[in-house]
Amino acid sequence: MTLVAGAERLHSDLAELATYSEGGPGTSRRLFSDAYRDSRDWVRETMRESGLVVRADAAGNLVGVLEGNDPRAGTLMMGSHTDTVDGGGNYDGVVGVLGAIEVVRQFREEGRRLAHDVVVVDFLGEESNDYGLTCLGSRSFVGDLTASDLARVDTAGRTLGQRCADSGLDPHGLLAAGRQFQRPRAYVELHIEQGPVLEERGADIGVVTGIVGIQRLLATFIGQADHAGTTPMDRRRDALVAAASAVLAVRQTGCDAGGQGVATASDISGYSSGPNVVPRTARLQAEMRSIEPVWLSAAERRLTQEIQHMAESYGVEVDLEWIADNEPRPMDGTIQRRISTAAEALGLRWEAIPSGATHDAVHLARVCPTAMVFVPSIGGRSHCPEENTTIEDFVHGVGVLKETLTDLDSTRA
Ligand code: HGY
Ligand code: MN
Ligand code: MN
Repeated sequence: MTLVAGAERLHSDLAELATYSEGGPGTSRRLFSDAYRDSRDWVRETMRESGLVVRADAAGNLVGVLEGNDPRAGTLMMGSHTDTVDGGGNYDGVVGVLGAIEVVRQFREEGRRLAHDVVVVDFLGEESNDYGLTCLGSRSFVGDLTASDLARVDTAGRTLGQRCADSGLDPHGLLAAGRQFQRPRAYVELHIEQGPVLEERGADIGVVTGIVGIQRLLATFIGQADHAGTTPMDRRRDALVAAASAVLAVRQTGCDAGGQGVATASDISGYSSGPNVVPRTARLQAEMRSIEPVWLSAAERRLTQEIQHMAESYGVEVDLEWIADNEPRPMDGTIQRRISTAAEALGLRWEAIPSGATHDAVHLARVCPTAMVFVPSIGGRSHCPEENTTIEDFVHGVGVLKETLTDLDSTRA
């Protein structure tokens, strides 16, 4: 396969998958949307055409297998996700699924049959959903999805389990999928960096050292409804003002982290029965991320105290619910070395880099040797219509993924 031919095929796959969107700016393929459901029919067919034997597992993950020639060798797994955030781009996750399919195509065109089975997975619903839970499919794949996850309720009062059932997924299957899990020898995920580091350093490839942990916060503020015209400013218990001060406290937590962590408030809503009524209740959603578990837990304690203290100063009660989305996880050192060797063999410049984004790999890393290959994001932009990566960089990533698998296949575990 020439580099150019591979590039053309990848380009047309990307363009085809990008046509599946719910409409509006950018690309939207959210977990329970028709666009996402229809796009997975295309992914399944594309996997099958590449020579993979494809099935949907009990969790709705698409699992494609290219049989190896030594049943004792085990499995080498690649994958990622093809759902997007609302108004997202065309590369996040997609590069890992289409890139893995391209590796399989090239193995077959070159008549190369590995000893290991090669498995490609399009994991269901990696992006955060209305229930604040990321990586639904990979969490289930490794047996980490719990009944309490499925019992989470959205703002319309529907549980995640109900939404899954309504969309044709079997909640029991989601809980049981982990029992089918067969530990692969290695899982390697190709992904866009989604940040500015590789581009700024002029690197072609990122060798991921670890993936951040995420703590998510849902804070509920209860104040007191009062007349907005007659109530003196110093006698108000304004829930929305308390929530707004918490937004700034979240930001300050990230700014004070000295690069050890980041903190983001993503949604604030207040309830007042009219413009002439002091808001009685408010809700704030936020998250913090760090590769350092110690920083993450200390920041959670500090921010909790600060928000409680501020709410008290406004005469407002606050309830804080923290949810651990995932723990920070290091990537496998041996496979990292294989990735950097593969990059050098292809004459590519690589950088070791932690991932500020979470990925399906963070769940696979709990159960098998896992590593990630990054390709640069233009302008460091992601989760927006401007998300972009050059086809050359995409082809480089596919080449490194392919060489890494070939290297893993040539040595026994
Ligand atoms: O949130 C993340 O980092 C990922 O894009 N789901
Ligand atoms: Mn992703
Ligand atoms: Mn994402």
